[in-house]
Amino acid sequence: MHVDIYRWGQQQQESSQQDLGCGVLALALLPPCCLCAQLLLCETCKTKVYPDNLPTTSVVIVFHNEAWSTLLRTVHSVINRSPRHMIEEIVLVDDASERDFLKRPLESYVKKLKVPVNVIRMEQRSGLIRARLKGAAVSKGQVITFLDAHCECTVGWLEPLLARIKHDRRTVVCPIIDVISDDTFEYMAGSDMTYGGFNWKLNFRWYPVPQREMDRRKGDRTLPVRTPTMAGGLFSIDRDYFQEIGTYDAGMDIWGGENLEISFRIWQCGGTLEIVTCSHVGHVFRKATPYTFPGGTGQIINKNNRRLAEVWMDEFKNFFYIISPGVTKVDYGDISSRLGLRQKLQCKPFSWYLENIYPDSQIPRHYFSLGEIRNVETNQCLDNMARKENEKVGIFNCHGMGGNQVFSYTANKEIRTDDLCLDVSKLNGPVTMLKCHHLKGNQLWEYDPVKLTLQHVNSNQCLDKATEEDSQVPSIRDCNGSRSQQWLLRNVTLPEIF
Ligand SMILES: *[C@@H]1O[C@H](CO)[C@@H](O)[C@H](O)[C@H]1NC(C)=O
Ligand SMILES: *[C@@H]1O[C@H](CO)[C@@H](O)[C@H](O)[C@H]1NC(C)=O
Ligand SMILES: [Mn+2]
Repeated sequence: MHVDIYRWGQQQQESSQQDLGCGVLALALLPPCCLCAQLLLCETCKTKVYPDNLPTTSVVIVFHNEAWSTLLRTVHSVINRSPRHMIEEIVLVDDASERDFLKRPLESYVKKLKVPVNVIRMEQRSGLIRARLKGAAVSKGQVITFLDAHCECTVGWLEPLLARIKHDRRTVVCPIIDVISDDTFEYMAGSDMTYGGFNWKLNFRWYPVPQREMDRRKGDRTLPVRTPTMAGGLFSIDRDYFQEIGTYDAGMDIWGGENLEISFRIWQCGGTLEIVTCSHVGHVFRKATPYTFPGGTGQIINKNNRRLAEVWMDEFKNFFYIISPGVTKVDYGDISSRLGLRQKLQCKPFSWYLENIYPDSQIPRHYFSLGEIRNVETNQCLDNMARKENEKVGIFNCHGMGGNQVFSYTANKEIRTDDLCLDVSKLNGPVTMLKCHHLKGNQLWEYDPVKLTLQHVNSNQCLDKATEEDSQVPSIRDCNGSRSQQWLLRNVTLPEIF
């Protein structure tokens, strides 16, 4: 599970296998050529030639109470595994650490290194966003490369990143994030077959790279993957372009949501976001954060996500609001300067992003309904019961509060709740919730707005009320026109937003 000091709350909410960041899913799909070498460069990447006159980069690393070994592993790997002339400097931004060895001892240690290392200190705990802004402000390279403080760069990590920026300065690039075990510090390759997305709760998630992106690259996996979002910890960006597109939203606190914010902004405002598959950087994925946070994580993330939704997502923000009841009560401060930025840069609407950049998004571009699905006979509603992937969908008394009773019947005829879709794989059920695969198949449902039936196409059966054996799950049976097979699909409206 990818949990680190800046991403704890988001990841804590759900913990399916997918939560491993580039872990489990990644390892399952690992391309054979990446298994061979310790340094994890695919053989084909090794044959690539990059221009000599690549831009220089400053490497900005924010840390807070980081362990000496992981911090220095990051710094040394940058120095040892990058061509010297491409590294302008390393900027270490201390976000108010308390550990003594991160003070004078760190400064004297880095003075001896053969690359200039600039240690700067935040006066008080400021969080990732403001600490990175400070690091960026003092940096001098043509490119800024942000890294987490517990990484290991591999041989050849930098050239492919800088080459993309040289090719087009509005391209923002991420390496493949390899997994460093937090138990053994063992190094495992990440996959080039996953890319960044997000769910209705605005949690960053890895999803399989869709066929359309494989086709665009004509099957050449050494070419960069266009990714809808970035994980946020590790990326390179042209220094001036970072300014031009508005750095980070300085109205966001501490951490959380900033990675989606910069991702949406890059795409909507004319840039490109890529995962450069020939660049690998390892990252320690921690199971738990050893640190405490001022103010509580939940409220901070909700505030940041509201800023994200209000500035960039247009009407699609409703998916976030409807599935997260209570979030609309969180004050998100003044967003006028960010709206001004969006205007000034003439950024495209979120619908454009969904249509062109992320057509396989968890948020459907077109949908028939977003809200409860109510049984006509029993007056109960479908309810995901906060159950996980692979479990049965539930049915419960309607509460009209959104959350677990929010489903969308999409234009693709899926019934989805967040990134899970109702799926039936055998006659008479059960009806389970699986990751949406966008391939119709067992996830295809036909709603008849006259008969009010939800017919599962593959089985030719109808969604029905709960059975006597299990009163908390709907059933699926031969369609026979009974009232228990009639469903009302509604758009929920939340008065405090609309
Ligand atoms: C629900 O809202 C969507 C998007 O605004 C709209 O296209 C759809 O017709 C509405 N459906 C119902 C059942 O009101
Ligand atoms: C439809 O089938 C269910 C269960 O098989 C049964 O209880 C119900 O009475 C049937 N309804 C009609 C209208 O035949
Ligand atoms: Mn991290």
